Amino acid sequence: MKIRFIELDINGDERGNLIAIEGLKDIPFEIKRIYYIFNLKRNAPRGFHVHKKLQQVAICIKGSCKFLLDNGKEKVRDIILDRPNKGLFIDKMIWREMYDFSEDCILLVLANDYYDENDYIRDYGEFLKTIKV
Ligand code: T46
Repeated sequence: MKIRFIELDINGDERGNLIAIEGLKDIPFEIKRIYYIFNLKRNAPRGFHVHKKLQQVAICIKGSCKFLLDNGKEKVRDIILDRPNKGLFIDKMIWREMYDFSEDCILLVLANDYYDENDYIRDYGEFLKTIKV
């Protein structure tokens, strides 16, 4: 399974750094929602679902964490996000797990649609059944 990283440009000068993210330019969709996950525990993994339609880009803007991505046929473990200019594209129908959060981790996620609990499949067996249909 191909893992798609998105390298973001850093605008840096003697004052510090700035990263801008523009929908359909820096990432492959229009951004409809942004959320961030923080105050995390290393031993409290998250995710464990797929989205039927939603596409997202995850960026660890502070600290680090790891992702597992799984298309139902192949799993890629220990994908490290550890810098604010490295995005991970997560397509629809990809099972994701996040773990090994550093204490200072802030995970920013850009999404191409609004929050909709009906878009989630949170059961791994149901995910496998869905992709086999
Ligand atoms: C994903 C991974 C990377 C909302 O009310 N609005 C929102 O936009 C989101 C994302 C969540 N919520 C509520 C739903 C739950 O009651 O926040 C609570 C925690 O959500 P969840 O358990 O789904 O969080 P994670 O970290 O397991 O998953 C999240 C996203 O939900 C998911 O889309 O791909 O981050």
